[in-house]
Amino acid sequence: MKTNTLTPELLHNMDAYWRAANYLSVGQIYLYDNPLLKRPLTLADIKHMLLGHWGTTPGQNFIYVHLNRVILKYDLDMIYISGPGHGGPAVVGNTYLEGTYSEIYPDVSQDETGLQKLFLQFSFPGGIPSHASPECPGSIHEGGELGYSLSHAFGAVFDNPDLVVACVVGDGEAETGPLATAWHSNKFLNPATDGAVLPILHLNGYKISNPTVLARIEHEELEQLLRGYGWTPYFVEGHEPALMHEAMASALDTAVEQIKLIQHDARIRGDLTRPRWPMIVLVSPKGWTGPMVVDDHQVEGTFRAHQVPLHPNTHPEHLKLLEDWLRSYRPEDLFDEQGRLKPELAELAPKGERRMGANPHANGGMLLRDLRMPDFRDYAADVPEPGALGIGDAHVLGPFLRDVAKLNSEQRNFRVFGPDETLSNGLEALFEVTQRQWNARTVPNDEFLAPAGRVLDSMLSEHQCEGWLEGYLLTGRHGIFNCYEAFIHIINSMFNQHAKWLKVTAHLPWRRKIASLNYLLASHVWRQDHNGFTHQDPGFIDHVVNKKAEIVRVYLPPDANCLLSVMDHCLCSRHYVNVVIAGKHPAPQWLRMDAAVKHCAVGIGIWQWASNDQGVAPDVVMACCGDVPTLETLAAVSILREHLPDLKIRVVNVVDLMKLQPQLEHPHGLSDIDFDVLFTKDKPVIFAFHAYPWLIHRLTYRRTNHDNIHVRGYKEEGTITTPFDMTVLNDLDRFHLVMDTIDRLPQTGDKGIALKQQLKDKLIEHKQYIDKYGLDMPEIRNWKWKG
Ligand SMILES: Cc1ncc(C[n+]2csc(CCOP(=O)(O)OP(=O)(O)O)c2C)c(N)n1
Ligand SMILES: [Mg+2]
Repeated sequence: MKTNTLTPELLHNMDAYWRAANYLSVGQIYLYDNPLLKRPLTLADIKHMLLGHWGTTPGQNFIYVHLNRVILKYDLDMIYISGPGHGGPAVVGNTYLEGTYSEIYPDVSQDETGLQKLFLQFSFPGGIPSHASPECPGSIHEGGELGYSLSHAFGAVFDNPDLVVACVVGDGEAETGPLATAWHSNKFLNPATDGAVLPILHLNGYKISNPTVLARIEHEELEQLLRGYGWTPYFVEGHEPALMHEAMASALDTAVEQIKLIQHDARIRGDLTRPRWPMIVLVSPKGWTGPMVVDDHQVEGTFRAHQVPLHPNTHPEHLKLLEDWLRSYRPEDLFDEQGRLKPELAELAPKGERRMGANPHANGGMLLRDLRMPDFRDYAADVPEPGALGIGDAHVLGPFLRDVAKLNSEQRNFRVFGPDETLSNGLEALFEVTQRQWNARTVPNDEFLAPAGRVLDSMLSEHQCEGWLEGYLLTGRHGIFNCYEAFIHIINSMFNQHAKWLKVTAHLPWRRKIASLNYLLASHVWRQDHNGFTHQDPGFIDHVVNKKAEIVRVYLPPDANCLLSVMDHCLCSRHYVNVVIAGKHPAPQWLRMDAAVKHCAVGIGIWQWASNDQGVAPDVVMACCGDVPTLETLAAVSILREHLPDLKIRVVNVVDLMKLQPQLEHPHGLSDIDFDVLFTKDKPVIFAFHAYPWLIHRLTYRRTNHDNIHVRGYKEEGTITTPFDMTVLNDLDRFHLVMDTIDRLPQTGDKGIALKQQLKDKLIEHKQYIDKYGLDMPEIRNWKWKG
């Protein structure tokens, strides 16, 4: 390792800057008043509720001041991701020191009054959260739920060749599934066209009350592990500040120079061989520079430093320890009388947009450009008449997405993500114009792998796809995640966190809106013909609709033209999470493109061509939502119309699920009047639904006619069986739907009873047929809507 990277003066000033950041951190956790300690500390200066996390903070402050130095030295375009985002005081304090905080929040000024506000607002009612939350400039990652920092970092640098993301990974965080898998991201980075991620593993040895695994394996094992993941780790280890400053500065210079060399090799010499990117392992005490021993217990360098180490309100003797601790940073050397950071220290921060708190990449909406969109109508499925057989809705969408990728290949701001499923979800057309980005070895017979490509689907990790896509969106680009419906649950909590981020940022005027997070779930519950029960789970939308109505949208297009229209809308939308569920298997098509556009624009409507209640009140409303339920409903309607021609039947199709919620609860929700117009105030509604039936009840429980809504959907019955039998097992098939209708319409009388008996027999016939032949009866397979 080189020595003397830092001149004595620089070292001295950097140490002072670090002390200033540490002072601000402790001040944020504790101080109600007396921000510059101009008078002796009293209990009245201390907040009543002491909340926050000290342990990780001094290490992150140390990292931040060192990153500032390399940004200045190498003119880096760099942002900071705080994996252990509970170190909020570090990012808040540092963005305050560099000036960005006061530019965004002028009230928190760079003087004594501002300091007091900075301290007071932290973890205080009406103030700011204790994490690297959306309110904090420069943050794209709150780090509340641990695990996603490294995937976010990689998402941010794809197609951002000049960006370096410094990503602090907690050693506890490193034990999570998402983080453990994210080390492999380096096999997907193109050194010529993407930027670089500099992981800094913060090995402070502890989590909340336990040691970390990585801190308790042998040094050699850790080094081998990281090398095995393809990284070159540089260890910076110790606790003596002067030595640590020098070691960190030297390691960072080495890392940055290696990154530059790798990029030079790739960009100037055309060498795209997968590089071993550098990373740093910072081994430093948890709660570094904090109280050493409290109540006879060692604190610094142990798990006890994790949160708030001193409690003067309940332990008066801690007051003196707190004052000593704060004064140990020598605030009078750091801030002038007015509370301004001394100029020789302020100089250490980068200027303008080079400050990590002001970097536009961390406010991605500022960089967001609209996608160039092909006209989705040009990709329409041909629907000469309702019921014409289609090739599979996702297969129709493929060429549209292909051309979105093509049209935006120069802008380099659109990507498709998936866990090895782009082909199996029916989006093969993408590979006509682009490749799967992959920078590990290839062998003959691999397909579509290349160092650069718009598709990132070669890693079987839903966490990774979600994290990459989120990072990509948060830095101002666009994308879509295609996934099996059953396994999208793997990222439920990641979706939660992203939706929370969107909700909070939507109300921060300085944060610009970003592109929506789009899910395409094309391998859905009803068509898992060769996978069976494990692959049958439509519950993701139950989870999604818990989130703020202003953020979530759920679409179930009944056919390919509706899917095209919906996806066009989703790709142009901002700041939502859009969930789109549509199949990939050949299936009947219902609407010509012009009708599909109208239907999707409204989101719900009566299909007049399938109804016979024109001009009169219907006897029954047959509602459907989802491609398979739509098919079964129309088949049921045709049986009813043939056998009970006097019945007046209205068919309602739902594309936009949130139309069902009351207007007051979701911006898409129908007014009660409009809902009653469609679903009547008093007639039976037989509702065939794609997912678990109770979701429909949940959404409609306050509607006038709710008591008459009878929902069929997935009820956890499934196995490997025929497509139609899946619906039979869950009572969603046409025969059950007809029987349900007859049960609710006594006026069908003897004719109804006779039909019901006939259909019961049909169900037995069906079962015998599939057991014998292993496929659905010809009358099911060849059924066509006759109109
Ligand atoms: C997924 C997840 N599980 C559990 C927690 C609760 N938690 C908060 S901090 C923490 C320990 C973190 O340890 P580490 O990553 O080493 O951070 P540091 O030591 O820097 O504080 C835990 C378990 C969490 N925030 N996220
Ligand atoms: Mg730790």
